[in-house]
Amino acid sequence: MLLKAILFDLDGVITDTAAYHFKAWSWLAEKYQLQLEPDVETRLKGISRLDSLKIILQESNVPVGCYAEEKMEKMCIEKNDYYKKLISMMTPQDILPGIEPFLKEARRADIRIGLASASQNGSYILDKIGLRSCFDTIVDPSLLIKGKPDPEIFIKCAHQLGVPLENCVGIEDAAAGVEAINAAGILSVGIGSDIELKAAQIILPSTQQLKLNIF
Ligand code: B16
Ligand code: MG
Repeated sequence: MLLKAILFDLDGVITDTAAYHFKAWSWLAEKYQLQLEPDVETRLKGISRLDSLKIILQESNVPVGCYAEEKMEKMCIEKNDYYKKLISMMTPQDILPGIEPFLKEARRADIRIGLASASQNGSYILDKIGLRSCFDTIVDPSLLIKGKPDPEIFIKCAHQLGVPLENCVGIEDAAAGVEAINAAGILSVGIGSDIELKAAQIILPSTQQLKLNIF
């Protein structure tokens, strides 16, 4: 393929915010006396804030419709306020191994770089870890109609970069994200377990293996 753009997921690919997300959800669950088992953490990866809350409510056997939209929105704001305090401590040391050299290699090869993260804190996190200037574009997830596994976010990212889908690669750590990349018709790279990410066209055990010559 002729590679012209790389579309990155954030959490689990550029940096690991999953533990902070889960800590914040656990705090909220305790506050509202909801049940939150550790195995739910994986299911929240790549899933929007509101959809994550809906999964947690479902897991706690809260009947659908029991919580009004306004109440769920308030809970999402509370979770995010707590989460923002946790991520305010992030530094460039939180960049996952191999990401900085890979971004430099891509830049030298004149490849465009985009962020396709479900997180509304993406820009803030890139600033905190010192990578904001490496990105040519960031998709605003609040403007999307559907979240991952819908392909919208990756299609939008490629459009914002002005690169055809067939010249893009998408990198993800979550099953919902890999599904979204595949549905967009973009070459998918999964970072992590080959059982969880079996739908990915290329699977790498960690970000350390990211090199341009694998495409
Ligand atoms: P926020 P990604 C996702 O990031 C996280 O994996 C997911 O757990 C989180 O709920 C979602 O962002 C929304 O994040 O609450 O910061 O808007 O993997 O798409 O980079
Ligand atoms: Mg992710």
